Formats: sequence, C-alpha cells, structure tokens
Amino acid sequence: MLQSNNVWKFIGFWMAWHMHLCALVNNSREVAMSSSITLLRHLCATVIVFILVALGSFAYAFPVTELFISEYIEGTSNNKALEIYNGTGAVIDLASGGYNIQMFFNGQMSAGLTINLTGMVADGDVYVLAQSGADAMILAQSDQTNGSGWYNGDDAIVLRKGTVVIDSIGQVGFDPGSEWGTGLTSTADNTLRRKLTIVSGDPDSLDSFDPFLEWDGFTQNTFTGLGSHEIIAPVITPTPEPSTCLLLGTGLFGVFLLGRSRNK
Ligand SMILES: [Ca+2]
Ligand SMILES: [Ca+2]
Ligand SMILES: [Ca+2]
Repeated sequence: MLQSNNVWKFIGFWMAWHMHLCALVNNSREVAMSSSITLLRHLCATVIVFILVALGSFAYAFPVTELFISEYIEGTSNNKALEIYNGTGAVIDLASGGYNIQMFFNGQMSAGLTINLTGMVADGDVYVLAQSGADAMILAQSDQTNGSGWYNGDDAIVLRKGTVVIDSIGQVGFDPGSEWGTGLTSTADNTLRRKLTIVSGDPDSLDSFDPFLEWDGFTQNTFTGLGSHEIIAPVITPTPEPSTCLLLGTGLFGVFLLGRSRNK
C-alpha cells in the first residue's frame, strides 16, 4: 500500500518528468517528435498519477493501528461483555499477539483476573468476550466466554498486548465508590459504547477516568450494539518531506518552462 509521502514523491516525479518533456518539446523539430505522441504521453502520465493518488488515499482509511475496546456491558446479574474492535486493516491473531484482558477489583493495583484472548479477529470486525452466565443475546454474539467473577462497575479493566496496556476503562489502583461517570454514561448498570470518532485506546490505565470523554451511555441490559462497531475516520493531511518538496518545486518549475515554450 502506498504511503502518503510516496504519493507526494510520485507527484514530484511526474512534474519532474514534465520538465524532461519540456526539453523534448524545445527540441521537437530536431527529434521530430509528433505532437500526438506528446499528447498521449501527457494523458498516460496524468491517468497513472490519478490512479496512484487514489490508491494512496486508501492509506488514510486505516487510522486505527491497534485493537481497542468498543463496547462495555455491565448489566444485571452476569450480563457482562467486552467488545474489542479491529480497524487496523489486517486480520489479527489474538493468541499469537499475546492479547489479554485484565480486571482490577475494588481499587487494587494487581489484576484479580487475567483472560488470555484466543482466535482471529478480521479487519472491521469485533471480538466479543462475555461472562459465561450472560443473557442468550450476549452469548449469541460472543467469541469467547469466561466463568469467573467479573467487574461490577467500580473495577478497572485493561486490554493488553503482551504486558503493554493498549486500552483501559476506569483507573487501576483507584476505587471510585460505585462507578466512574454518572447517569447512563457510567460504568455501573449501563452499556458503554465507544464514540465513533475514537480510533485508539486509552493506554494510560493509571490516570483519572471520565467516561463522558470517549463513551456514549445506554440503559442497563442494552445488548443491541454488541457484535459490530463503526468508526468515523479522521481526515489526515499528508505532510511532504523536505526532499519531496524539492522534487515538487523542480517539477513545478518544469511545468512553468513547458508552458513558456508552448506560448512561444
Ligand atoms: Ca467491584
Ligand atoms: Ca486512562
Ligand atoms: Ca458494538
């Protein structure tokens, strides 16, 4: 896949090629190059540039570089589930990647439960980890279940890759009393869904946690969003490297010369 700087470089090369063409046109009588061939070359170069720029734009469709938690269900009894979203553009093997979920109960600094994730999660798909005693609607969406005692609203949750924290809910080592947040957007007796504009996890599990910043809240036992997730990809403006700027400048100068030679 083309990276943004490669696209800019190609545009630079294309413009530099125009400068070369400019020299050809200046000597057109000598080399007897027909105007129809020149036009054809122009058209071919333009089409190639547009195709490559279009291909390069796909690179911006994957702003997600790592898994993150996209949904958190803390319902009645054992209606508990975590949905993990893969927007990285590639399938992820959870076991070989060493991905795991940890739960820190009641303000403790050490994990009370660690669940190693297994299986594959396709690009654009989610992986659902559910408590084994959850509602049938939750279990129908689950990819993995676990029968231990889970969180009940005042417990921090961490998603790790190996030993590296890549996302977190709550604050490890802190007991909020009963929940983080208020109303529907709180960690107890609600469903929390990651806002569509969030494209990466919260890797700092030790700082204060405010669910309103990254989550939308839904009433207790809302299961309808489990099993899929969407994001709104941010617009990323490619920044050309200095060498690319030089190439673009040279190309632009070539185009300028070409225009002058034609106006003679
Ligand atoms: Ca608890
Ligand atoms: Ca945090
Ligand atoms: Ca979801």
